[in-house]
Amino acid sequence: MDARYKSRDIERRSLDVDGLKRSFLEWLVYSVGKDARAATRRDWFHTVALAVRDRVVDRWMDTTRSYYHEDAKRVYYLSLEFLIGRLLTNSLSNLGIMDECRQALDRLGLSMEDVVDAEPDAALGNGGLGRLAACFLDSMASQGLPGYGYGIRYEFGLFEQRFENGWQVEYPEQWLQFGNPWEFARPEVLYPVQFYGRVEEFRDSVGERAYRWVDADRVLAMAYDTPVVGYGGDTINTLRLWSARATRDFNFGHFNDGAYMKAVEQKILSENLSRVLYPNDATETGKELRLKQEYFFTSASLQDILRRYLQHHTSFDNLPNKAAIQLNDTHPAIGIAELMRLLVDQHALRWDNAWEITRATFAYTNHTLLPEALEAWPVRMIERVLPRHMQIIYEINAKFLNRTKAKAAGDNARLSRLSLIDERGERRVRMGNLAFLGSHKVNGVSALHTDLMKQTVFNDFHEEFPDRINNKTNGITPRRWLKQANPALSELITTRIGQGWISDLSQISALREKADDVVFREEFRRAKRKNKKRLAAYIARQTGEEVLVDSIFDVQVKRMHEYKRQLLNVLHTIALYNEMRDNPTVSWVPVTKIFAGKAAPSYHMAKLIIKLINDVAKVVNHDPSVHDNLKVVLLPNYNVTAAEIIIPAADLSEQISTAGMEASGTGNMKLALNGALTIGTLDGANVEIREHVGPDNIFIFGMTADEVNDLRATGGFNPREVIASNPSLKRALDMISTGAFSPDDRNRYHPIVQALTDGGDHFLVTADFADYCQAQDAAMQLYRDQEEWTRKAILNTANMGWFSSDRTVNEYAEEVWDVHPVHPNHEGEGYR
Ligand code: GL4
Repeated sequence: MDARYKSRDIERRSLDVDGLKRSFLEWLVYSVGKDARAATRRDWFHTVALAVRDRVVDRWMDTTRSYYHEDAKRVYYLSLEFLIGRLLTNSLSNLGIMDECRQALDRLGLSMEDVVDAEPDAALGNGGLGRLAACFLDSMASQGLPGYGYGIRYEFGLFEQRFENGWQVEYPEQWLQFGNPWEFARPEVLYPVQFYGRVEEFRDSVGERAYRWVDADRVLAMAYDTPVVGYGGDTINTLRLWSARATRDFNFGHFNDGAYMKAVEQKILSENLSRVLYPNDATETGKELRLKQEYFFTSASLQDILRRYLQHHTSFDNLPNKAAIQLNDTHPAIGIAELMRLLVDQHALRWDNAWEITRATFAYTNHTLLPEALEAWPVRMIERVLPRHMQIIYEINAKFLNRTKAKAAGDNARLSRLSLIDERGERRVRMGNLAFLGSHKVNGVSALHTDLMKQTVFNDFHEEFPDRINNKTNGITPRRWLKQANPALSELITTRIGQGWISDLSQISALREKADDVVFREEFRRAKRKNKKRLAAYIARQTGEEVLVDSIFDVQVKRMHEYKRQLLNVLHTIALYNEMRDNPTVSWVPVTKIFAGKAAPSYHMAKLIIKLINDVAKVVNHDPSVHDNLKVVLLPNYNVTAAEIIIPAADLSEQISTAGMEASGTGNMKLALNGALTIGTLDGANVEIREHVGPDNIFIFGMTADEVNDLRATGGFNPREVIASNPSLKRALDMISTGAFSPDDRNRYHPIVQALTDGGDHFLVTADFADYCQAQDAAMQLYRDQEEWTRKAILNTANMGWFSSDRTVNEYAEEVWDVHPVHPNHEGEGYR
């Protein structure tokens, strides 16, 4: 039989239970090399993943081939982070063979959960920014959009967090240790990436001044491809991650002068480029290795994009019609200078032509306004590491400032703000300005954030280019964050409104009317309770703490950061603890405070807050006088997998950042979609969540972004006065500062108390405290009325349809990328 049809038949046959089972046994024996008796859970995971991968490959090639034949415009999502998490459940669910797989495993005497749990969590990202990229991959594939992810195949993902004596300790996350069954190594897809060296000027064939980058060090970028399975399995896109390889010289050179060991050392050093993810979220470290990582993956990706484009084209004029490149924050912004270099130096385009093409191809998403996150590389570093790029950046800047000067008539302050070079102190390249200037569209990630971009960081640029900034409010994929993470609720929803919501989340609005249906409310509660039991068991396993399933699960899960104000939540916890102790006869609504999140390893304040939460937990959880009415848990090693267990079980969602500081948030969306009520400030996407779920179904408190801005502009406030006027706040702070939670080291929390008092309380924790406590009280009172609470919870789920990342990605596709769905041809015209 013709091999190409054979492969297709195997695919068809084995989507059923028998076929899956047969193919599991075959993979186990012939590829994993074990027999069923000796196989470990990990062996079974690899077996199942490889068998599932088989069911993806034909369709993957169909998809890629269709894009090629149609010469479709592709979108390239360049991101230093892809926080994809586990892929087994995701693939099975999107392929629609979850039940078949479960049954096949059942027949082999295996539990699906055990197999699923053996998969490491791919943590190639820090938090929201990286998870957004992963949600976008799922949405692009599920919408049939020709989208590619490009990033780095870090050998070590985000560190594993453990608590030792209550302190965060970081361990390496070795997700690749036992191999990765999802990826395909592409040793033939290899691009050179250069560093250091110098620039030589010469005359080109027509006598024009030209430049070449010489004497540089070389590293190779090798591709690893992971299929991205769209919902329904029709479209399978590609996530291409680059790994650093030393050039052949290191492998085969002769080292007669005894430099052998040195050469091997060099090889190891150059391969360090893709070794580890920088563990900072929303802070920039300014390390040379980080700059090199950014350039490494950007350069390889651009070379790959141009190679693909040149398969069909001979001139570059059509590049913007065939490729949209989205910069996920400024991390790949050096790509603007790199594309200019490739077009001008390597393909001999005229500068102005190249610039027009570059700008029409790139678009940039800003993800934070925090000053400490705005990348600004020292000019001296770029000059050394990427000498040709520094020249190109100067040239872009000179041309731009010259044009602007004519209009700006002597407004030097404005010109220096618009400049790509920050001249204050050590000269630095402002990557945000470069990204803005080199893109045809620039967007923020929530309505408020986009407004603030226009008013603050990009104010001058916005005046200069008023049509460039646009908003694209973030979203989340309903496949992972409702269908897979919350089977109990998903099944309930599907029985009532069908399964259309999975690929069109706006349909979930059909649940609105069910909020008044007492039977549905009962079932909704039952689903939540099931998830809470699952989480309670997880908490017990992870922390040893027993929590009440009937208590309010009050959840704050996200990176540890002062602006996210875990401290505000801790202060409320302590105040509540005191109230409960003072009034033991009152019938309290039991509360379980659930925290999880990692701190950047060098962020001392965030790590101290972790220790404080653990210290408070120790005191509260062992105080019999609160009768189990209050428990505090801080779950270790928050990651995508943990989120999938925690989020469906939440009653209350803490989104309490200082207004104006959280660009969007996406955990807020996941929690509300899963029927948690939000307690939050009018920050980021909370503003839009309130509009969608309705102001009666959310607990909003605290200062607005405008109020925060005014307060800071007028010289701040005196936290001491606020504290003095609020006895419960004062008492909570006094306990912290006198060592009630740290009897072994009474001064331990001095830096925290200091920051909240004489330090001026930059994040306005004390300023928002009273209002926050009121909102908490309102939530607790509401929880007593389970019918009313459930009604609001249902309305949250029902009204979150707009926050699907399908909607977000479609907006990008229409308004920024101009890309359109392609329907892959699966009829098969052959594989050779
Ligand atoms: C972030 C924002 O902090 C977060 O609000 C937003 O939801 C996310 C995705 O747009 O991007 N920016 C950085 S930096 N890290 C984030 O998580």
